[in-house]
Amino acid sequence: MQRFIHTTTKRNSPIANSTLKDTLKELIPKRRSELLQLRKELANNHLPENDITVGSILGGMRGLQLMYWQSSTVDPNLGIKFHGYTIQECQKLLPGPKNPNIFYPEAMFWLLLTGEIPNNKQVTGLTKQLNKIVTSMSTSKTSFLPEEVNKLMETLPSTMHPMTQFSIGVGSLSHFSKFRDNYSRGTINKLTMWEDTFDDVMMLLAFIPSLAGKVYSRIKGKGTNNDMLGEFDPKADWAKNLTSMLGLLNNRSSKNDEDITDLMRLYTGIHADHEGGNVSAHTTHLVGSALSDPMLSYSAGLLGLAGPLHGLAAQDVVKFLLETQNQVEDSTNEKQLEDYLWTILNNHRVIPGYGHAVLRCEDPRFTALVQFTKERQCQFKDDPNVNLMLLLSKVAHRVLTKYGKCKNPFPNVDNASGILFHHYGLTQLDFVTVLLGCSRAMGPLSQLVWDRIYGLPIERPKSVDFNYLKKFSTLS
Ligand code: CMX
Repeated sequence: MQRFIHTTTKRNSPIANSTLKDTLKELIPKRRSELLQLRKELANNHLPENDITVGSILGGMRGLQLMYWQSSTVDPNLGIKFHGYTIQECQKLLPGPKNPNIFYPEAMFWLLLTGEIPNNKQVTGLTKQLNKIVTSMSTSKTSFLPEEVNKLMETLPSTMHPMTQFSIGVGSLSHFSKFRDNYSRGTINKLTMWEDTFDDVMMLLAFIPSLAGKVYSRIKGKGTNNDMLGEFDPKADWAKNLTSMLGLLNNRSSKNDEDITDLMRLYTGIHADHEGGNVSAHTTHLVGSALSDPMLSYSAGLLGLAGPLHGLAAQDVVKFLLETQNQVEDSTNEKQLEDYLWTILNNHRVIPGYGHAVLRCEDPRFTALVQFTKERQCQFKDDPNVNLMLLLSKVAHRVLTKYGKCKNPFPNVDNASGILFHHYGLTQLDFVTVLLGCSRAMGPLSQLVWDRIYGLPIERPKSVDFNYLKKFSTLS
């Protein structure tokens, strides 16, 4: 068999004492252009061993049906379905408070895990179970967390990005993992390991509101070992406790408090899952496939969610909207907005909150949040930032369509959420992605339980190198 050697590996560096970075810099132009050439030449060529195209391998594995995920599917033109139910169907069918179109995220978790629509009693029972975990395990009197986790969180710099803090907090709950403990003792087997996984997942979900509250109080307090900004109520539902522990409730009976709690319920309910291939879900599944416990697996998933092309876009959108208010003289003037967007694109920056790797339509999660604002128009009509978000969703769509590069010039999931929470008093904008992390726990962790039920194997795809691909090209 002919052996192909990467051409540049044979040469000696002309600079005898060059540093590692300098050597790399020297190699880059040639390697980049070679890979680009391979990509152009072979994009549609199928590899003989597996029928996969070189375009897929070098293009982020787009569209390859390579993993099993049962709780949700994403149709490019319709968006997310949870076990076959659209967002609107979930809004009609899942139990919630009496307010229209709002359901409890606990109900979504039940649906994701079982494929069945739970009744009211089942959801109330689940909430009680989660709250009982918090009251029985939280040894810190102020934070409603285990003392070890509370102490660890207080050692982190309060200026550390909230997603890093949140991921560390989630990972640290591994200290209490039943799965990890029983696995190391050898007291679980392949048939029963799903149960300890399930118990760990429940524990993690239960502590998410307190952990998010802890991170928020730390970044708001800027370094002091301050107490939580709000309280945990053992009788309240999960999203209400999350809202409360962020200190966003002013007076528990007010209409404003009811609305922000409903936003939290809706937001965390509809962002809970987005099939398996997205970075955070896939990472959780991949790490879990090594039988890492659910806290370690989801902590890794959160680190993927923290990337600007994925969940961090939620924070970038709010910052972008506020920046636009500053940069544009009249943010209700479509022409001025268009000109501003072209400046961004001409500077090779992306417009955050638009585009998607799979979707080819307006994201129905964005649509549901816009619907939420329409149902409460009297509250939002005087908020210039919410109005800008709504106007931009039309103007940016037009501009990106004309730009022609972006395959999905529609608003995506991250477009509306941050600015709505900002409206209700969430002042620390770097925190917005943590809310997505609170919600997204439900889908990937449901899948992890089923991965263990089915005994799915460790993931181990095969990679190919440059010399292998070169065999099929005209490069010599
Ligand atoms: N603004 C400007 N350019 C954009 C764009 C946007 N919002 N979306 C895509 N493009 C560009 C891409 O950068 C790419 O340009 P190059 O060919 O120069 O590299 C081109 O259009 C084609 O990209 P694509 O195939 O349409 O999109 P991808 O599947 O590669 O990427 C995504 C998808 C989301 C990363 C991209 O649309 C993007 O960067 N959007 C802005 C960030 C964002 O909102 N991310 C949140 C996504 C939701 C999530 O998954 O969490």
